[in-house]
Amino acid sequence: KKYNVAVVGATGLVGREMLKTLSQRDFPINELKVIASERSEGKKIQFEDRELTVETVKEGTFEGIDIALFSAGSGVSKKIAPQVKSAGGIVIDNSNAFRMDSDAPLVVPEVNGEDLKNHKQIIANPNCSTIQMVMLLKPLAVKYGLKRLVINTYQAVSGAGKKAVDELIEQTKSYLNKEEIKNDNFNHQIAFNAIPQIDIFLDNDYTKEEMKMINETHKILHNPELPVTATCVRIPVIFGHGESLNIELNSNFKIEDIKELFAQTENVSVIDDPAAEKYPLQIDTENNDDVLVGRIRRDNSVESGINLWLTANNLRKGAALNAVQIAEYLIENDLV
Ligand code: 11C
Repeated sequence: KKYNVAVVGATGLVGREMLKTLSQRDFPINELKVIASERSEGKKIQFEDRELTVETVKEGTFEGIDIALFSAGSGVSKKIAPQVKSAGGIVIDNSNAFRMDSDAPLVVPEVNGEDLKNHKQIIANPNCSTIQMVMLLKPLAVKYGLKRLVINTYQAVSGAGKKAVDELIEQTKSYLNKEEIKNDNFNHQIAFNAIPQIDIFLDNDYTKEEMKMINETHKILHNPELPVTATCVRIPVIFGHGESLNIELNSNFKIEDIKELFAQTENVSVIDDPAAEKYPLQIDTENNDDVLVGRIRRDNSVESGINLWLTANNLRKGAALNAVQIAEYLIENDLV
């Protein structure tokens, strides 16, 4: 069977990656609609041998659509996703709009795919930095139990969209040419700098990105009481988010067993050879869809703790690929 698919936000960084992923994974597509804002209306997008024309949302746009992948910001999702639902289709939404709704499953297929069984046509794709992290937390939770988690992130500018990528490149050129540095997307200079703020500050002085990581982790792991804290930092890298995790476990472990556990985990690769100075890098994620983990070592300051470092491609596993995997899970399990 083939499905009628729409990509909403098709001209953005994630939207384009969604189209690429659908093609690479031979997704069973019948009709494909590419939807964006008025600015892009009429533009042509090549998808395999089809030349698609970018449309805006109009009356009847979603009639007959089985699955709509959304990556156009939470405002658009809140406004448009209900239209897909009432036309009988399923929304897989990459924004923050529905993630904490009790009706919307928040899913990383390898971690909690079974949550899709109760979907009510609107499914949320988690935040990129959360997705890559829970891929490692799940096997630890199953085997040892989680006691506490401390997260520090080192996030790529592409998480903030194409304009943010352009800004890093422009600022880098300006810096090297000793010209004036302009910030539009970031509040501070990002070239040759690190900014300990991703998204806006909330009343508790955490940023929205930090609270997303905490709240989404609770929901995906079905463990709302897990003590989690986070500091999220933007660094001048284009693609790939890095994270340092300090994880306390509920039971004792051998560090070799943890490395083996990750080596056995689907879509995770261990790169961990201190003697050879090998560990995951952000640049390694450009052509690798796995979550890469290394620097796995005991935290000797607590009873049962580990430290590790992970990287993953924020636009692929962190966004487009995870969304397409959700769609594949729905098809494989007769949930469309
Ligand atoms: C960033 N993690 O790197 C953000 C981007 O809620 O899906 C993803 C925002 C989201 O800026």
